[in-house]
Amino acid sequence: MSYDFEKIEKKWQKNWQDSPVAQTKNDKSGKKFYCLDMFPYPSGSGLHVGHWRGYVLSDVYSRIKWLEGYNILHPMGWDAFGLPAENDAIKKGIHPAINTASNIANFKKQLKEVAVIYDWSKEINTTDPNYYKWTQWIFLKMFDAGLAYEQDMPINWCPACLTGLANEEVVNGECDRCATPVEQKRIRQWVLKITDYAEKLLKGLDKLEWPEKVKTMQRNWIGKSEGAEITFQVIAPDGSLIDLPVYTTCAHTIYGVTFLSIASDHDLVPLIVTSDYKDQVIDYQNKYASLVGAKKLEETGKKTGIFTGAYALHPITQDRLPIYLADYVLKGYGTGVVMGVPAHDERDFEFAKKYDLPIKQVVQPYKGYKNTELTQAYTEDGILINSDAFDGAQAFTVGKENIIDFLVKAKKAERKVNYKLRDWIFSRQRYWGEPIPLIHCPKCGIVGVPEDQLPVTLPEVESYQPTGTGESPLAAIEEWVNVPCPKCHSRAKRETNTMPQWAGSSWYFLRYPNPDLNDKPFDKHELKYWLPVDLYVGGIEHAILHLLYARFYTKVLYDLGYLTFDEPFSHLFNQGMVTKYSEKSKKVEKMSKSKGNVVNPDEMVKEYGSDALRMYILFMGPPELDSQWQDSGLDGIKRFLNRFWLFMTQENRVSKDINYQEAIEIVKRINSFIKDFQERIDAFKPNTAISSCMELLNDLTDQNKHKDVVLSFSSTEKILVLLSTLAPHISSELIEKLLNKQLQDCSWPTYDKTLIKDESFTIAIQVNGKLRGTIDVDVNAQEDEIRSLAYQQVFKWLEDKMLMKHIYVKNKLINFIVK
Ligand code: ANZ
Ligand code: ZN
Repeated sequence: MSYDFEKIEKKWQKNWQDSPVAQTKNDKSGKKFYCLDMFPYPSGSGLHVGHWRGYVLSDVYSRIKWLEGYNILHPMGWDAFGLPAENDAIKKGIHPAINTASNIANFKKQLKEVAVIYDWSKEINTTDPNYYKWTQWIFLKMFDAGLAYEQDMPINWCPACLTGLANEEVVNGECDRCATPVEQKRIRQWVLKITDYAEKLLKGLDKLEWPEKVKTMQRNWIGKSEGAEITFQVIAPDGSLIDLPVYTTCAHTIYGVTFLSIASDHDLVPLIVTSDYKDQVIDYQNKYASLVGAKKLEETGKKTGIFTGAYALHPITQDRLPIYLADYVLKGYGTGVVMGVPAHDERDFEFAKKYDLPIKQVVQPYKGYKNTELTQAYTEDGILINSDAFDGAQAFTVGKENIIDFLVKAKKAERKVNYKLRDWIFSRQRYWGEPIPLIHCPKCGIVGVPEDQLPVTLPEVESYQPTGTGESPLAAIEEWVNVPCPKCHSRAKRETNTMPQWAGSSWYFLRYPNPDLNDKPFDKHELKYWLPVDLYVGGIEHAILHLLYARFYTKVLYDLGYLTFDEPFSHLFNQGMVTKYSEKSKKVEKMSKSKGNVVNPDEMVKEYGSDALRMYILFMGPPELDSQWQDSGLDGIKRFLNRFWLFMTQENRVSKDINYQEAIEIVKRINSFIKDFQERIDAFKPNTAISSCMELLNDLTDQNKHKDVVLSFSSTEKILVLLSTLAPHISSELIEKLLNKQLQDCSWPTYDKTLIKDESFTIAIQVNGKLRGTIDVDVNAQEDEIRSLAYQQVFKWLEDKMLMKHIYVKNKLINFIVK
């Protein structure tokens, strides 16, 4: 009788809904495991199989820990503020809250089918006033600590959406949502001083068990740079001397400076420009300032500039150096002035060629030319030349140090550390977000809303439309805006900006242990038990901002004494994307609605079952890599589950005799299965753990190897418990049917080391015929599995290449052919 997945999966989903398993226990004496999924934005289009990939993966690990006896916190919630709901409201006239609620209901229904052991009593929703009350509370703590300030800032402004955009919402100079070129607009903003935490955010990375790639992305984003600020003097038009500090990481090139370049909007420009050049400089500034979006980027790429008529004096040689306005110099970084060293900096080289400025070589390559004409900038290390007393020193080390020391002693320089990280613009001129809980009083200035008056709830509005003046739609609701000052009771006004969507997700992991607390955001003692999160699973798209913001919040709350830990996520795992061939573009692409290649999990569950989809998603490939969806793969898994069912339910497959013991070969085979399965899961390779299940079934059904296998109770339980982490429905059914037990009454199997004999061999891994590594595999290992293990081992040689094919010589080698 074939496996009726539809009936059986329905039965178990109902069971689990009526009496959930793996709920979080209040007793905090035992070991804990906090497993967190990056909570979704409940979009109107529902879940797609890409969501499944992360959720199934984290569920496998939660289930294992649960079966091992850990107290599990595996919650789910909704990151539900944000633009799409608001845009829908504008389009359809539906209140965003209504829209959001129906999307959440749909997501929840879909999630039931994934059969994840979520504890729904822990559910949170960032748009719930009982939640955002505390999002506002945290903001006030930051405000009180001096970490939030107000500033007129030029922001990215979309003239079509009539709103400010975060940097990440600007793609190639265009609005991410409507592709209109983005403009700069000066607007009053709330800004968080995340730069105060640059060093802590950098240092903290060292102790985290995160993918190296993500740590590198965070480090680059923070962008620590150690150098020197060197002061040049400018002869002003009136003959006086003005200090012009430059920031450089390459002080060793000081003798190679042939010009200075300054940001066109730098405050010192009007003071140094000479009268002869004033008009053309102003023209240039205007032209450059009026360029927006993509056009500006295009122009910046061209390295344009203009002479100011002014000269600076070289701090050592006293040479006269022309000063140029240059568009590749950014006002907001370093001092906004760069010392131009065309011989050793690519941008300066291009600029010097264009404006016919001298090129003076001061670093000589270890092997090679001296004083020959450079055809491009030489940016590597070497020996200093043309540098007076410093000649002969190694440029990047001794040369640099000695030159900085010399300049510091002469009071012409200071050592300086710079960060690329900017303060975080924290306000949005939008409706569907947390109101910033501040009040502007004409007498007292800016006053925080007192804690007992939180939350500042979002009022109903008639028009969600942004005003286009740079103010949020909330500004138009007089009865909401006008309030007495909490301090002096005079007539005051509420702040009308709202928080960015990141706000709610920057601390949600602190709320899950006690989502219903009324008198505080979280309980310090509860958090001491539950945090940090033991496993955080989510997409690489959050590698920078979300993780940085969450770490920032945690560090601030730690410094303010509210937390006992300063890093929220000890172990992070980024699942790869699900890709699929797109008929539209004729390419394999990331699944997305716009590409028309989305696979709807509901349909797959109908056709193949939830267990099959769960297993296929895991089987697609190593979980950290992008993997291509193929319907045929799902067929294969469905056939496996069917065969497994038929095998297990065969008459007399499981002995009725509780004292029954299988033949030693069978005992050994099952023992080695447990070992393989667990080792592969521990190594985060569930795809290969599935292979071990398939190998086991092949062996047990192979009449040449084992005649009509009869399994003991205990072996049956071991096999089914392992499989339950991948395919919980079929396993639960078989446990009940064959063993008359429930999954939650089973325990996690262990294997007997004495029964394992080493039956592995080593195979060579080649890339285009070159030996790149070796790998030890089990004698039973299948080609598929060897390929995927080997692939990971030599990933760095394959990463940017196109894999053409692979050649496998059994027991010997695997060779990846790439282009
Ligand atoms: C002289 C020099 C010589 C430089 C050389 C580089 C190579 P990071 O590592 O990113 O901090 N720079 C400084 N301020 C800048 C600004 N506001 N806009 C654009 N570029 C700026 O880079 C520091 C280097 O970037 C500095 O070192 C400076 O150029 C440039 F062979 O100074 B350098
Ligand atoms: Zn007041």
